[in-house]
Amino acid sequence: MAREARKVIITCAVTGSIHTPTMSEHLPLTPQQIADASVAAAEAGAAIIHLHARDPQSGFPSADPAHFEPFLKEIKARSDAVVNISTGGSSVMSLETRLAPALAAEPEMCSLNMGSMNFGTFPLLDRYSEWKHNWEPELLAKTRSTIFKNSFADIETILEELGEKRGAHFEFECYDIGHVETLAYYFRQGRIKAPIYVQFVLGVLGGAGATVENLVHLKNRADQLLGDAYRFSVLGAGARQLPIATVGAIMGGHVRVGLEDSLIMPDGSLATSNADQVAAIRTILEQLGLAIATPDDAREMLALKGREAVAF
Ligand code: KMH
Ligand code: ZN
Repeated sequence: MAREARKVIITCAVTGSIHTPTMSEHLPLTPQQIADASVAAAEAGAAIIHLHARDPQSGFPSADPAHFEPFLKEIKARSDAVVNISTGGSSVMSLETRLAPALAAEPEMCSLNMGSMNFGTFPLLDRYSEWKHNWEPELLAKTRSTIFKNSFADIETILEELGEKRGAHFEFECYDIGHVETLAYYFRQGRIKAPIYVQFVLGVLGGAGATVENLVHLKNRADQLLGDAYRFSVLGAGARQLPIATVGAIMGGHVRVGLEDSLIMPDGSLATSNADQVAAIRTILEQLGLAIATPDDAREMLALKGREAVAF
């Protein structure tokens, strides 16, 4: 009899705030595009959809709850995927702006970035000579001088307002080793409880690079500090998205893909959809003898509050 395969959660982050319309015509921007991309990603095997919004006219990253509402409702109507709303927004937004959509929607999950850092997307400026919108090069250039602020006070506000008061479970985004230490501090304080879901984010300029050695180091430290109270997922920004996610899965983790973090497929061609990236990692996982977690599997593994307990 065949053994029972370990279930791997695929998260798909469908649009984010890093990439801009010039970089890919496949980046979802309008509420309809974001809803369609999310539903297709879920049908391809994503259990969790990590969401940001865009201004529908310009594609500029938005945290306006009015830009989230239409696609949140549509995703819920058309799929049972777990909705995870970003509290990171974009590194140039204030905390108040960043939190507005999650406070309004009270989703099952939210991201929580575990430290302040440089978050440089300005190297992307060198890859394009013409832009669809003036805001694109301006926003990228700004990341040379801005800081993605996630102070201890900010982290505590998010734990209280979204976790303690609204029952959200967190995707704790850890870009470097100090972020794991901070997470463990709040675990020791009793502010964070098992099952802790850590997203190791590799390859952002300002954080740890997308190498196997960095991932092993992060996981070893998390093992020491969090023991069996945590589960981890891995995302690689840019070209290393699929290889580093694959390594994460082999190491016992879950995976995140999507156009938020990488616009391309492993051969370097532009991904024509989020679902293509989900299908690509799904094929690899299945070839490795791993099973794909359904949304309800993810709800059980992460002890989520359930899709009826949201405010959209
Ligand atoms: N795009 C990731 C590298 C968030 O939304 O809170 C970072 C991210 C942050 O997903
Ligand atoms: Zn995000």
